[in-house]
Amino acid sequence: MAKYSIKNVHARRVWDSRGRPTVEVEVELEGGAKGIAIAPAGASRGRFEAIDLRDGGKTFGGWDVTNAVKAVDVEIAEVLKGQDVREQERLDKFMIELDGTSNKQRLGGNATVAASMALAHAAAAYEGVPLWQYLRGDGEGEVFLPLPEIQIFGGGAHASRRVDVQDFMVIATGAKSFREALDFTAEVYLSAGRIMADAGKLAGVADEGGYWPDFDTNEEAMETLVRAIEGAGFTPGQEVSISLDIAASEFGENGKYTLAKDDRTMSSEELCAMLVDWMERYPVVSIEDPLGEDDPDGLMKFTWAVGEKLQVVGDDVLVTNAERVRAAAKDKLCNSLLCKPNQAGTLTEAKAAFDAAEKAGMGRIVSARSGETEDSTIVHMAVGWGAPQLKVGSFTRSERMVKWNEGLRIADTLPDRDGPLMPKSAFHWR
Ligand code: 2PG
Ligand code: MG
Repeated sequence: MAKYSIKNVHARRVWDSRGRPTVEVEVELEGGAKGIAIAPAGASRGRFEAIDLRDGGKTFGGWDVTNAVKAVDVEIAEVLKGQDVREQERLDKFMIELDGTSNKQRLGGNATVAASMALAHAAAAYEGVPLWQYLRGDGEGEVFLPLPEIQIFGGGAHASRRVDVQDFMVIATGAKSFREALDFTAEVYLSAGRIMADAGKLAGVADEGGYWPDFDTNEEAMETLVRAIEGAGFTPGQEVSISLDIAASEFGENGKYTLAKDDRTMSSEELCAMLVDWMERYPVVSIEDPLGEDDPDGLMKFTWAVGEKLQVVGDDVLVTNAERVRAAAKDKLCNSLLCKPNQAGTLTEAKAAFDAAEKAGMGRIVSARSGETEDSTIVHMAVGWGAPQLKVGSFTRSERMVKWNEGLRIADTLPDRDGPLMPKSAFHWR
């Protein structure tokens, strides 16, 4: 047996950052190399993303994954054993065909994505190179680190809807390197904490490590974010700008949006108008899922209106699906892709969506989920694939910091050890 042949594929149940079960897969090769990866889990999920297979019933609130673990140990292991681990696309295709559904509901996207990422780790270990380098292949030119997009306040489905908007984030638009972007963000995070504590607005920590705010309105979060940036000694819109994930599917249906915090129900047009107003009054450079996934007309109108100067990111609406990305590019539905491997269910499918976005001239943000672990595969994907940006939640808690710190480690191996960022032209804001 060749050293790169897959000897064993084994899954086990481990736990994520919400204390819920998830799937870890270990791939072992004949030559002894190993790869391990863990499936993340979303809370605000797109309707068309790959399904996490959960057991249901009473145990652990129905979140248990014994069937997904079994799917890896029995069915997936059987098709992968004896294969050449370097043939990622072929092996992912085996799993896609074995599942046989359009959304991985039989084997579970949690089973397939963990297996798919573990295969890549094992192949990189066999080649004796870091995963990012293996994923990059023979890519020429400079290696870039992704510009971080980091949550300061968490809301929506990640904070019992303390505020309706899900992610109030910052992007260090004036940073010259990955290291500097993290430095800027650390100062803003600290500054926000001081302001929140002084005002008695601190109510805990949201799912992705951001402050769980006790604000009276959504706009109070915007005001506080600006003050936090200023309090850290930066000029809002220069060194540090604001980015939002509205996650509008969570509070909207059929073009009607209910902002509980503001005690207001709005039409698609009114929500757009509110966001445009925020853009005019605050230094917002990026808005994700501004309208619901069932409101493509609203989204299209929004992007037509502001897409030349704003990064409009499709998450729920694109679900890391190449076909949907191509259709969105054609209709100018949004101008950037949020790329989450577990929405697709395999690395190959996630890469296809990423490539489709790149080909269409769209922005690309590789993203973690709200339920995370110590797995830092996505950082290697972002560097290896050449993603301009990375989103992994806030700047606290180890399931988040493991990713930022992994970026610093990768940067430290490059000629420019601060981690060079892509040129400004790679970003879809003006
Ligand atoms: C999102 C993600 C991360 P979730 O909506 O972009 O913030 O959340 O993993 O819950 O879908
Ligand atoms: Mg989102």
